[in-house]
Amino acid sequence: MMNKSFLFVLPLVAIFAGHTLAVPPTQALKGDEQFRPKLFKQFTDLVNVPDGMTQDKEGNFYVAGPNLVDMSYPGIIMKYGKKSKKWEIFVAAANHPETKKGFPMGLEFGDDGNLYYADNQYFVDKNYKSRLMRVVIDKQGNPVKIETVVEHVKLTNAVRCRGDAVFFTDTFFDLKDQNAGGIYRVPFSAFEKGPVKLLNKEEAEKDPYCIGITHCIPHHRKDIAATDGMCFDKTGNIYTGNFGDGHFYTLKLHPDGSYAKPLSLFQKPAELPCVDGVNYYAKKNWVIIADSERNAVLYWDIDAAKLGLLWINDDSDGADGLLDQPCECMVWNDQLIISSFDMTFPGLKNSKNDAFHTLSVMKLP
Ligand SMILES: [Ca+2]
Ligand SMILES: [Ca+2]
Ligand SMILES: [Ca+2]
Repeated sequence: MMNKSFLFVLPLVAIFAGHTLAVPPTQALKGDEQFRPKLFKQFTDLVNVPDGMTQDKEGNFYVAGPNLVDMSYPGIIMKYGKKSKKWEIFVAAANHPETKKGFPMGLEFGDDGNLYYADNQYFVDKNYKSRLMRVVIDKQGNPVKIETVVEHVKLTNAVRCRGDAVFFTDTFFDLKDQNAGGIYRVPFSAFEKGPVKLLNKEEAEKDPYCIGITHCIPHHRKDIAATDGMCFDKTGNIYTGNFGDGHFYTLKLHPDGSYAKPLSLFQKPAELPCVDGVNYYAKKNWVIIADSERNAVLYWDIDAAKLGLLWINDDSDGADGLLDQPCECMVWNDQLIISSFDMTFPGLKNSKNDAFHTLSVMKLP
């Protein structure tokens, strides 16, 4: 009897020991209570998947709703007035002529005054249907029309603007055994003759608009998604990371305006298993990182070259403001706004798509 139970216990211990090596020791991690996120906004099904966020010069902020869970709702961009404190529909996303749907994700205003956003068609069609779109904005700040500016993308994800160019990530190249994704930079001037068409991914290294390629090494989640969030620091260096393995990179800006290839900053899946949206916090010179897998918000301290944790919570529906697959974060009004994607993928803490579609707000140090 003793022998039998010993034999029974031993494999469990062995499995557990192996398990703790591969899986982040989240039980040991605790967020600082002063950063406990609170509910900022709960949407109706009109925004059933909130994702990318940005702000205009007046400090009004915008949230993209790709609405991938309940596609009977169109893709939408919502606006929140900094002074009015009121929500309104800013614009409905343009539908793709073939899929008849629009899925806005990352978005940002350019110095040209227009709003650029990712149209992620990958979840309905993996064959280069995704695009980068531009909402032309009038002098009063209202949307006039939506144009396609870049086509032939796989999964347009993060969008950032700097100077005379728009930057975006493409999360899947779908090349055999590579698990690659990339960062693209397209100057506004390239759109004068109509939309820019990217090269096929087999030729991405020759694509004049592709400035960097990253590769995902799948871990316990077996997720092969590569380049996801991206942001700039105050000097123009780019920070990005892979969704599938949490590998975090920088692309250094050269004096001539070009970028060095991605340089690895942090690659320890046990401490950072997933990089979704990232946002720059100028006050501390940090890059704040949304970790979709663990319902966590971390930061990369650029000066100290160190990773830190602000908050982490267990599976939650988000109704009380706790994180429910945090996908994007944005410093706004000296606080952090976090959107929760809440669309289950294998291996994430988030166990179900629930009825609470939420933004959270967190204090910042
Ligand atoms: Ca993302
Ligand atoms: Ca939820
Ligand atoms: Ca959920």
